[in-house]
Amino acid sequence: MHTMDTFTPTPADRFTFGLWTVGNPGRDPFGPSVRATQSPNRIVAKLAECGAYGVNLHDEDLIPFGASAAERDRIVKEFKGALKDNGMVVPMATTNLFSQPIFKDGAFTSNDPRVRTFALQKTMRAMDLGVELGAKTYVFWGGREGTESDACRSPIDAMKRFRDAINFLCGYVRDQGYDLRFALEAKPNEPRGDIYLATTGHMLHFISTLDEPERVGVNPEVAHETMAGLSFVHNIAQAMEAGKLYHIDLNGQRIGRYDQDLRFGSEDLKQAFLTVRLLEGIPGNDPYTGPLHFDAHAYRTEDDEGVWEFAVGCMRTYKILKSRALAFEADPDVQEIIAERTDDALDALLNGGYSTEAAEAISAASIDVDTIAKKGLGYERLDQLLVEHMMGVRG
Ligand code: DIG
Ligand code: MN
Ligand code: MN
Repeated sequence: MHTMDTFTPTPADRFTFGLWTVGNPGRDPFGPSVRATQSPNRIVAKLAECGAYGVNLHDEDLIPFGASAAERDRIVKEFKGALKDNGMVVPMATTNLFSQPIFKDGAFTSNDPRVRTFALQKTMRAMDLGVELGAKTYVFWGGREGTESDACRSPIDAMKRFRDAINFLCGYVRDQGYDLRFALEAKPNEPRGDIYLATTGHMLHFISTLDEPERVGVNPEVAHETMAGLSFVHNIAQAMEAGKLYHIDLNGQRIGRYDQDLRFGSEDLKQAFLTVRLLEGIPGNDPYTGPLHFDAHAYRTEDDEGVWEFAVGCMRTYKILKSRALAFEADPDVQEIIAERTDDALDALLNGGYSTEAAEAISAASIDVDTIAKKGLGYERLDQLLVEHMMGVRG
């Protein structure tokens, strides 16, 4: 494991992992597990040893499906002990509405009212568990909410059913007095041929149609927005600007592949750099202050030791990129290129909102179009500076 240095993770960094991430046994559609199944309590201890802040879970990551109430209570009691002994917290919880065969055609959007009822029942119980463990954020990832053959139902009915479910569960949380915010996680496909509400942008509009929109935000994942061919940085920027980035799933992904859930920063390092720069508020925006969750897993090639190298790698890369982004922003050569251009008269007009006077003044403004059009922006030099900071040859 790594020697202690500036980039050694500490609980103050707010790094979290799902039980299912470092607990991933390496199974894939083409081969069985390559690693032993780990107990949740061991995962808590090992993550604490690595410097993590907390651990997240689906209901079934901790409580086996169909466990008795007594078994559930025993497991929860032991897990709470492991959390206490290791100084770990549970910031986020979620429901597994995608593994059990009953959900093979969706959970909240299923055509069968019995399935939709069971999905609500399972989610309420999982919320009770998450709140009992101290979770303040509840994630919804609709892995099976989609189709292969769209003849099976109207996508409009699916949208209405999903909204009814989220509205109902907001009601349950109000009824119980739970201090819980919801974070909706988008994904364009896999395991379904198409998944409804495919990107964070779709989710942000969907939230505006809910009965209690203020309780609901988003949980964007690097891999999922990248699978959709979109800019993760732009998508979280819209969520941050809307005050809706309630949680985040960090990992690595190459476009045009299945959901790889790779170690953070292991693929598109430049996007990872820009993601950290934005989350940390380095360009001057309000920073994201929630947990930094890695929804990722080690390569199938790895043994147990490799899993913890993976976990430390996610956290170290985040901290190294933060230091590189701070150096980049402080670089006078960078500042010279990105320094905001101001024009007092025009800024007053542009920032003052609409008025007839403003419309007349803007219409009358003299703009030297040809001179502006000819001037280069210096972004080649700027991007080279970014690359050199990332490679550690500047600052
Ligand atoms: C997949 O990216 C999903 C599930 O792992 C979980 O429901 C959610 C929480 O991070 N992400
Ligand atoms: Mn994923
Ligand atoms: Mn995720």
